[in-house]
Amino acid sequence: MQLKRSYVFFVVATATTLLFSCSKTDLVETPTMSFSMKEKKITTQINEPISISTQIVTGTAIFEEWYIGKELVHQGSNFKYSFTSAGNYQINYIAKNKYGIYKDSFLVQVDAPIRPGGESEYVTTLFAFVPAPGQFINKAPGNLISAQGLLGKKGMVSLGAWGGYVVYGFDHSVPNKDGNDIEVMGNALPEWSEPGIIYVMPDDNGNGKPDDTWYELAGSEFGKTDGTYVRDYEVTYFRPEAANKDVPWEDNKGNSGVVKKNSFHTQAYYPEWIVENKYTLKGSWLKTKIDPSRPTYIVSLPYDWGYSDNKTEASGGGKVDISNAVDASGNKVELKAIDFIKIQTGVFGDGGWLGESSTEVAGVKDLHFSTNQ
Ligand SMILES: [Ca+2]
Ligand SMILES: [Ca+2]
Ligand SMILES: [Ca+2]
Repeated sequence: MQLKRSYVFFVVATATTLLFSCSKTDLVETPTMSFSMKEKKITTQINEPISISTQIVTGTAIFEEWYIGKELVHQGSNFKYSFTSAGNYQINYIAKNKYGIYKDSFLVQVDAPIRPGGESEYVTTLFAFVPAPGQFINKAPGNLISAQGLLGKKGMVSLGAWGGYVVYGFDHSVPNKDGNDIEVMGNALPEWSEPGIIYVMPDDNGNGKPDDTWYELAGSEFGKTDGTYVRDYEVTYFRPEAANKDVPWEDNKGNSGVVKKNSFHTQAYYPEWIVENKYTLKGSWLKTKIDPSRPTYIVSLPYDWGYSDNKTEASGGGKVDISNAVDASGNKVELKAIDFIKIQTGVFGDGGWLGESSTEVAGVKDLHFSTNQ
């Protein structure tokens, strides 16, 4: 009996001593840090360095690491870093020694550089013209000269069948103000629309080139799962054996077909300046609204809003709002301004004797231009 009581006392006493000595050591030796930067949310521009230094509150022999996301970018107390591309980042900080670890983080919003002013309300630079095959391709309005014809003014360029696109730049950043910001003009008639999907891009790395991230501007059909709208669609077009033949295609859903030749347009439909014998176009797809039930009067009715060459200009077609931008996952993004625009034929329609549906672009302008000056 006596022996047992001593043993219990010994165990309790030892545990208490251990517990006490542990917490005492922790308080003194575990790292605790303070930062020169008090804000946990930082807003900056590209190439504008941010500096954060640390001071030890408790602990010795501390080893410090700084991460952008999961990538180790600095070791030590004085962190200095410039972001080269706009976006949202997280700086993760770790201080550790043999007694423990201290963690903290900062959120950084890096804004794309904004170019104010400008000389033209219209786009001024052509970066790419990659039409799909079509009845107007390789001649006006479906050649390179047609695409260049929209620089600084109105013009007319045809983008061919589904996926054909053109990329332009403005000589200034187009701001995202209240309501619509950009007008993409087309040649739609009240009963003949050929909707194109519009994408925008801020110059995140400030190099003047559209090598950043495209954001689709969601239109009225965006996100519908009833078969009117499909994301991540791809079509490969194949150069036909002879220039006067239909152009074969295959999509990434197991379908195939041809862009049909018609008797009104006898030239080659596969873009002659594309040297490869096949090429693949990628983007979002809209169901065609061509109604071929009356061959003498085929109609292609418009979608509600948010597309080019869809409804007439008089009815407000082609005016779009940068606030409708969505990222590759379909999530809404907030853009303050954009520098580049891409217009892509969204429908894969066969209008019978009228030929394939192809989005036409007749002008691309900044709706805020006069008020920006
Ligand atoms: Ca807007
Ligand atoms: Ca760029
Ligand atoms: Ca058209």
